[in-house]
Parts: sequence; C-alpha cells; structure tokens
Amino acid sequence: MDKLKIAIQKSGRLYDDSIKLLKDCSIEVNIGIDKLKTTALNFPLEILFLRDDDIPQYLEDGVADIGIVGKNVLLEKRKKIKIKETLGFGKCRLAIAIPKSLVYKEINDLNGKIIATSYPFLVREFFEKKYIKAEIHEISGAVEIAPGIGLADCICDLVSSGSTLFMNGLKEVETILQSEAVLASNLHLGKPQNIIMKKLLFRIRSVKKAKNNKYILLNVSNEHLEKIISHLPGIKSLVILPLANSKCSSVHFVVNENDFWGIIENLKALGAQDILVLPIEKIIL
Ligand code: PRT
Ligand code: ZN
Repeated sequence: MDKLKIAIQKSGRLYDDSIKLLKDCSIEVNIGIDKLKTTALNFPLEILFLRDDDIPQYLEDGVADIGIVGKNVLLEKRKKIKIKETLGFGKCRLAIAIPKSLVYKEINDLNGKIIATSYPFLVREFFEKKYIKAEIHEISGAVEIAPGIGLADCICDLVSSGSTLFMNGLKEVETILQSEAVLASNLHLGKPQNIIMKKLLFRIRSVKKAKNNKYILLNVSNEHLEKIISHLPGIKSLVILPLANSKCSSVHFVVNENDFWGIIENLKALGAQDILVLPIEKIIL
C-alpha cells in the first residue's frame, strides 16, 4: 500500500507536540525502543525520527515526503521545499542580544561588531537588508556564553521566555524572525503521496481550528433573549432551543478563544445563566 513518509524530530522541543498532533488527528503510532522509524496503525503514514537540522535536506532529497520542523531551521537551510501549514507550537523568535551594560539606541550600533550565531545565513540576510557591516562567527551551541568569554560582542539566537538571555547578562535588541513549527513538503510528491498529504492536512486544519474555538451553552429567560442575540454579531452556528421551563431558552454557539472572555462577561451582565464552556475536538469545514 502507498504510504506518506513524515520526518519528525527524534527528540527535543518539537518531539512531544509533533506526536500529539498526530494523535489529535486520530493517527495511532506505536513508538518502539530504537525509534528510527515506525508505521502508523490506522493511516498510511511512515514516521521517520531525525535531527531537526537534517529534516530540510531529507525533504529536498525525497527521503521523507513531508516533515515537521521549526521555520527558523527551514529558512536557515534554504532547501527547495515548501511550507504547507504553520502548526502553532514551538513558538520562539530569532533575536539579536547584547550585554545589558551596553547602551543601544539603533540598529547602526551593531556596525563593526562581532556576532556569534548558529544562524549565519539569516543574520547575514538581515544585516544586508539593514546595511549593517558586522562580522559573523558561526558557532553550533551555547551561543549565549559567547560575549561573556570574549568570543563575540553580541549574539543572535532563539528566544522564548528570555530567561537564558537574562541569566547570561544579555538583553534583546532586534528580532530577526518570529518562528514556530511548520509542516513542509518535498516539491515533487508522487500522486498517491499528494492525496495522503491532503488528507492529513485536512485533519490538521480541523484540529487547529477546533483548538482556537470553544462551544458555549447558556440559559436565558426569554425576556433577555433578544438582547443576548444582539450581542452575538457574526457568531456562526447560533442555536436557540426552548427549555422545559417555557419562560427560558437555551442558546448554543461557537466562539473564538480570543473573543471568549469579552463575550462571556457581556452575556452574563445581560442575564445569561448556567453558562457551560466545552472544548471542541475537531471542526470539519
Ligand atoms: O537534536 P536536534 O538537533 O534535533 O535538536 P536541537 O537541540 O537542535 O533543537 P531543540 O530541540 O532545542 O529545538 C528544536 C526547535 O524548537 C527549534 O529549531 C525551534 O524551532 C524550537 N524552539 C522553540 C526553540 C526554543 N523555542 C528555544 N527556546 N529552540 C531552542 N530554544 C533554546 C534557545 O536556543 C536558547 O538556548 O532555548 C534557549 C532560550 O530559551 P528561553 O526560554 O530561555 O528564552
Ligand atoms: Zn538541531
């Protein structure tokens, strides 16, 4: 049977969320001890476990058909592959940081500096765009200690909470890239692989959409019903049902996570009662 080969990180920050994404898509995976590759039990998918830095090359070469990798790695490696979907996890930013004690007014302050990074291509590209002339030192790990040991004046590295920079006496001054995990694909997928990828993308999008939404059920006395409805503009899938108590109705709708608290506070003030908030597993569009 035709299968789609997906590359995911063998271990590290993207591993758990990548496995969870497959699980949320109802794809069952048995992970053995050697963990080099495995086959999904109920979907035509073969899973290859690789170092994240190697995934773009394997995608370009067609060793894997699709892969989950940080946008930062994907853009740094400059392989001929295509981003199919952003995945909403592994969020971080690629940022330039300098010692806290230094005064920083503008980007020109970076002229003539030595910068340590594991992302030489993205840093060079950024400096060229900004007409900055700086010396780039490529190093592969523990970039944050470079200024402290006199290896560089400043660094460019991934930041999420900012605590690594803080602990090393550094401050963020420029953001080069906002990054998150993406699903990328080989440019020349075979027809069967393309069909399977589309099925997988359909599931991923349904899971993503569901994560950003909540299902709300509330009760309201009929005298407040009009007002409640008028405060739900643009809400799709609005359902109004009579209750056994004929003076009250039940109102059901789906709301985006970002609008959730604002809408609920308003509705409560307008007389909504017994508000139930339910997570949605999938939204099939
Ligand atoms: O072994 P392999 O090569 O596969 O893994 P790796 O060690 O190269 O990568 P890994 O697992 O550390 O990161 C994988 C991906 O996770 C990265 O390519 C990013 O896309 C994403 N990601 C998200 C991060 C971070 N957040 C992150 N904070 N990757 C690294 N960091 C590091 C950063 O380099 C710095 O050392 O965490 C530190 C900063 O974190 P804060 O929270 O202190 O700011
Ligand atoms: Zn890596």
